[in-house]
Amino acid sequence: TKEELIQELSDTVISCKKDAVLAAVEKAKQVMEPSEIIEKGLSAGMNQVGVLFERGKLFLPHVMMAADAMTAGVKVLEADLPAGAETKKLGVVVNGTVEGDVHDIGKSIVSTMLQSAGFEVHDIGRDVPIKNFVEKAKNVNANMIGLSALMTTTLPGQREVIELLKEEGLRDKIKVMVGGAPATQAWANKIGADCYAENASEAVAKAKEML
Ligand code: HCB
Repeated sequence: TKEELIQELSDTVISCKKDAVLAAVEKAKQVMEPSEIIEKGLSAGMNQVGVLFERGKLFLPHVMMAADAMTAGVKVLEADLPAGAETKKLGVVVNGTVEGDVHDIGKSIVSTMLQSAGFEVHDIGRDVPIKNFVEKAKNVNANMIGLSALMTTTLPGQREVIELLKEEGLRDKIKVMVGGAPATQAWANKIGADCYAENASEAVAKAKEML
């Protein structure tokens, strides 16, 4: 059943066996959409890895292997997502993970999903200096900047990008979306972001609403 497939996707990420993840993805592809496989299956497994890591039940090498396995699964699915270039451009987005933060799995999924939904996406990577977000947005004439932060210590970087946009007189022209585990709607309100997205589907829906 679909529930069993979702469970299998999640379990194989937790056990960090890349081959098993790929096999589970192949099976799931027959009955599920790529976005559903990523969000309900693979991401759920990765979140569970996070919980086990927090409780001291798993160690960092395991987390790294699980992340590798998950990334391999997402790569396979990317090929199946509709090519964004064929659709009408909905807007131009600069997306990246803020300075000091190397977590990029979720950010990359958001980039892929936005692209396949019809946005022109400039993914500028991880551990990105604050000023680079604003510079890139100027260069490509972006309508939106997406900011990922996975740690409480790097979360303030999202506010810094917004402050820099204000300083440069660009805040009215460029929307800002924030996301990542420690980000919340309350945080988005506090720093004056235009929106908070809990996952990649929500990121697509909210970007469509805003742009
Ligand atoms: Co990492 N790590 N980690 N880690 N890591 C976290 C984030 C902790 C919460 C785990 C913990 O201790 N509880 C923690 C941060 C604690 C804090 O807040 N202070 C932590 C730590 C401490 C660290 C290191 C410092 C560990 C160390 O070295 N001692 C180190 C960081 C180094 C650095 O950045 N300077 C580190 C390293 C790693 C890796 C390399 C092993 C690996 C990352 C691999 C990679 O990204 N290439 C890793 C991982 C995998 C995690 C956890 C387990 C999972 C993150 C993940 O990929 N989730 C994470 C635990 C957790 O998040 N609770 C843990 C799956 C994705 C799909 O979800 O939330 O990233 P997501 O993205 C979603 C969603 O948030 C939203 O959509 C995405 C798709 O649905 N979204 C956006 C995300 N960005 C968006 C942007 C938008 O505009 C819109 C929506």
